[in-house]
Amino acid sequence: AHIELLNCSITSGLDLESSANIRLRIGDKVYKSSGHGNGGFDAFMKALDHPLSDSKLTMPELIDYEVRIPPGGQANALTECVIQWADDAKQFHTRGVNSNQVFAGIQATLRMLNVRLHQRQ
Ligand code: ILE
Repeated sequence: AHIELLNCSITSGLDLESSANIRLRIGDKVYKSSGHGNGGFDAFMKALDHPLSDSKLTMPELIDYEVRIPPGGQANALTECVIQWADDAKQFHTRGVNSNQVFAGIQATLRMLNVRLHQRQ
């Protein structure tokens, strides 16, 4: 099975909760879901809750989250996000690249979920 984000809209405002509205395919099932959080990434993670539990997928613990751009980059640089995860005794990291820093984090999360899905079979 494979996980694919078909659509994702994130809205944020100063002193407002962020929200995420997603359409997600896991294997051959398509989910529509939404979530709220204190930032766009948090809202996205909340939106994953139902699709993941329905698919019997668990989320590892998020240990660290780093966002950076290449040296000499400017405001329009590509962002790289590296997320450190922990599951039982095991630690690992995944990375995501996107021009939008929240989507770089989302990309890294999807990569981690695909690794777990592929390990499951
Ligand atoms: N809470 C923030 C957000 O949702 C960060 C997530 C800390 C890693 O964007």
